Amino acid sequence: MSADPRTTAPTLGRLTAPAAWHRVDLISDLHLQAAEPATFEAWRQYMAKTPADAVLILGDLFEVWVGDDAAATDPFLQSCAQVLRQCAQRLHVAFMPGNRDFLLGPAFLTDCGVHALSDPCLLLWGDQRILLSHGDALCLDDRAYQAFRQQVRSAAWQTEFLAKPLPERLALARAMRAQSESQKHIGAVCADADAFMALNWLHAAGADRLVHGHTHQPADHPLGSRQRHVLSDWSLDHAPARAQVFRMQREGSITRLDIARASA
Ligand code: LP5
Ligand code: MN
Repeated sequence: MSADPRTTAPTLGRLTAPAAWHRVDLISDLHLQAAEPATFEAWRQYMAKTPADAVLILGDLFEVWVGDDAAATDPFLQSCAQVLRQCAQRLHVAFMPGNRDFLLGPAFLTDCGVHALSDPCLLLWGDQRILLSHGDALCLDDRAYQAFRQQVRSAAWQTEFLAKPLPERLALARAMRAQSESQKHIGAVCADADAFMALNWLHAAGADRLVHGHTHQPADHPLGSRQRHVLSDWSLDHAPARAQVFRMQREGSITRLDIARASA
C-alpha cells in the first residue's frame, strides 16, 4: 500500500536568497506557444524590463515540452531560449517543472543560464519562509490525473518516451492535450489544491506562505494563520486577457501586478 500523500512530509528543495535581493517575482502557467504571439511578446518585454532581483517560474512556462531536442530545431523555442538567456544575464532566473513541461531538462536550463527548482521548494529570504510549488501534486481529488502524473514522472516512462522519434512525441503530446481539454469541456474536472495537504506541507516546511499555480484561479486563501496564494495563468491572445506577476518584497509585502505595471 502506498503512503497517503495528504500526511506524508514532502521532499523539499531549498533556495536561500542572497541578502542583496529586494524583490522576487513569481510567475507560472504562461503556456508559451507560437500560436499565441501576444502572450510571448508580453513575456519578452516583461523579462527584459522587470526590476526584480529574481524571476522564479513555477511551471507550465511552455504549452508542452516533449524533450530538449525539440528546442534545437524549433524557431519559437529558440526565441524563448534567447529571452531566458538575456534575462538570466541580468538577474536570477529559476524554473520549476509543471505538468506541461516536466520533461524540460538540465541541458536546456544550463544553456539558458537558468537555475532548476524542485517541487516543492522552500524559499528562505531574510525572515521569510515561503513554500513554492506548481500545484498539480496538491490536486488530490483529481484521481485520474494523479495516476497519470505518477506514471509520467517515473524515470522508466520518461526514458521510454524520450527514446521515441520527435514527430511521434509531438503527436502524443497533441493527443494528450486534446484529451485534457475534452475532459474540461464535459466539466469532468474541477479539482483544487487539497487544503489538508497544503497545510501539512506548510507545517513540514515551517513556512508561512505557500505560492502555487496550475489551477488558474488566482486568489489568496487563509489556511489558519498561514496563507495559500494562487498565481494567475497568462493569455493575451484570448479573452479574458490575463497576465499577472506576483511580486514579493524583502520586508514581506506582496503585490499582484498586471503585466504593464510589472514591466515598468
Ligand atoms: O494541462 P491542463 O490544465 O489542460 O490539465 C491538467 C491535466 N492534464 C495534463 C495533460 C497536459 O495537458 C498535456 C501534457 C503534455 C506533456 C507533454 C509530454 C508528455 C506527453 C504524454 C503523452 C502520453 O497534465 C489534467 C488535469 C488538470 O490539469 C487539472 O488538474 O485534470 O489531467 C488530465 O487530463 C489527465 C486525465 O485525467 C487522465 C489521463 C489518462 C490517460 C489517457 C490517455 C489518453 C490518450 C492520450 C494519447 C497519448
Ligand atoms: Mn499546470
